[in-house]
Amino acid sequence: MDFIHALRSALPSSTLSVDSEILSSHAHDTALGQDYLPASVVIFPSSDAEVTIILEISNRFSIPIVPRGAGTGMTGGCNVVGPCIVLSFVRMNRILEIDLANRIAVVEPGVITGDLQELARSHGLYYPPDPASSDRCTIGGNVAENAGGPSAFKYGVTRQYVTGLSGFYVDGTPFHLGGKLYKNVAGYDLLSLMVGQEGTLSVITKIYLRLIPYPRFRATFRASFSNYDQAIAALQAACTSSVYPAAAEFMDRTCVDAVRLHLGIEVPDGDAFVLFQLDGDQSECDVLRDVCLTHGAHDIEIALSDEDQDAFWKIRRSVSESLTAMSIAKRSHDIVVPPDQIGPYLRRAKALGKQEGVTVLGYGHLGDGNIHVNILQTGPAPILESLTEKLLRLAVDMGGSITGEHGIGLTKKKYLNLMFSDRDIACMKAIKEAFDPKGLLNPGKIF
Ligand code: 2HG
Ligand code: ZN
Repeated sequence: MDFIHALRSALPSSTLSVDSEILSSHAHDTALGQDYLPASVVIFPSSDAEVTIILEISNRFSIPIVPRGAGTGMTGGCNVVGPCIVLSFVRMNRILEIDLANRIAVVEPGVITGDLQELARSHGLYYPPDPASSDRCTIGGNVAENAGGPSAFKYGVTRQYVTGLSGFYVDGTPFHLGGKLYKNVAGYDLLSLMVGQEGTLSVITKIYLRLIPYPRFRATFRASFSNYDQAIAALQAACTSSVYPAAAEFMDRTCVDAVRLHLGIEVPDGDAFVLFQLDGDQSECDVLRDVCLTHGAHDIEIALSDEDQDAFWKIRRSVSESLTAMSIAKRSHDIVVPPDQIGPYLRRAKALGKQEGVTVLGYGHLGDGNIHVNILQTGPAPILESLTEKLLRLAVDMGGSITGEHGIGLTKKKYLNLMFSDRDIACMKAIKEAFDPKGLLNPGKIF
């Protein structure tokens, strides 16, 4: 193919791969049941100069680009849908600066989120966004998807931490938006638009991130309740007693049993578990414990050391892979409802699953109403796409959203109209057209 020949002539050979295993392993993310084609070529640039060359060749041959990080996404956001150049940022993985005076990190897109968190912590600073895959996902991918995680409840999602971005428009023109800035309200907010764009508007090569002081005290509570309505009431009571947990995560018996079977580790007894992470002080711990007890919690365990807290979190962070391992087929959708609707949503969602002979369960982010509603096939009845539609529609009907942190990608694009009017979608398409008139950036995603 001519464009591969042009890439070979313009770039060092170590930058480019057409190995069939690489082409297929770099053609998708972790979305289940989503088709993809092998990439035509995968490029691993290590500098802006190489990215510029790739964009020039993409334009010259009208060949699309699919930018990607570690591929831990969950909606097919970096899946290949036709001939294209896959642009993997894993080699652009330098933490360029931790600016202590301004409390800003400047990083390349391929930096692993957990590595930045660790380095920030060694300086007494904290980068809060913490997707379950933080030990392997990249900051670039987090920016593309506007990733969240448990700490989003108190601290917000990736967008709240991005103070600046540099990179290139699709025709190779460089852009620089924001910087080491805590306040910036000039013009339309292009910087925010670039976060959560799913690789469809521009190519990002440098990211400025706000860091905050690392909490002086941290404790993780594991409380079991008889149902989530009790847990939600406890959380509400804590917040009105001036104790605002950093995270409030929920999972049920099926989730913890799946982790026990998958990882072979011990898990607690009980039916409805909540992990509260508290970034505060010892006195807040006492308030939270009392509030949980008043609202029906039994078996409250409190971990204070990093090691004990990590053991609690390990179970929660392993739920997704463990449910995949225990089922014949699985679909997971990260819907959002107002937090007080979690209990009612789950009851109605489970009833819908029962009608179709599959298991529906939910776990995830109690504090912000972001439920990972899972459909599991454990018997002969298959998972029908129509059930996905019913579960997403139910969330929207209850005042919610079809995604809280995983994005639209391929898996949700046919449901965009559950949330947006034709006019809304026309505005979004006009934005895409303004940034990428030839449709070269991550084709087939979002719309
Ligand atoms: C989590 O919170 C992740 O564990 C993954 O966002 C959830 O598999 C999923 O849908
Ligand atoms: Zn999640």
